Amino acid sequence: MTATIAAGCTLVGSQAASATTLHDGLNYSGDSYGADNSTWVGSLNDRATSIKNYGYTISWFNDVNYGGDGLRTYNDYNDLRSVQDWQGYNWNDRISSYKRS
Ligand SMILES: [Ca+2]
Repeated sequence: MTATIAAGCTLVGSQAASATTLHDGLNYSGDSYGADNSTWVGSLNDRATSIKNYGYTISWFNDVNYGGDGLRTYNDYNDLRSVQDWQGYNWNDRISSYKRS
C-alpha cells in the first residue's frame, strides 16, 4: 500500500502515522529514539545523524526544551552532515529536542 499525504512525502505499508525517529547512524541505522514531540531526546542527545519525520512538519532544536538554534522541516534526512543551519554549521550530532508544528 502506498499513500501520499503531502508534497514529496510518500508513506509505504505499515509505517504510516509513525512518530518522528532519530538514529545515530547514517541512513536510519544504529540506535534510535522515537516520539511525536520531545523536550529531550534522551540517549540520542547530540548523537542524531539521520531523522525520519513520516510527513509531519517538526521543528528541531540544538538545545533541550526547544531552545537554541532550530530548523523547521517535513523532510526525512539520511545524513544530517549535509544539512546546514543559518551560520553554515551542519546538524549532525546536535539535535536535543523537537516538536511538531
Ligand atoms: Ca544539542
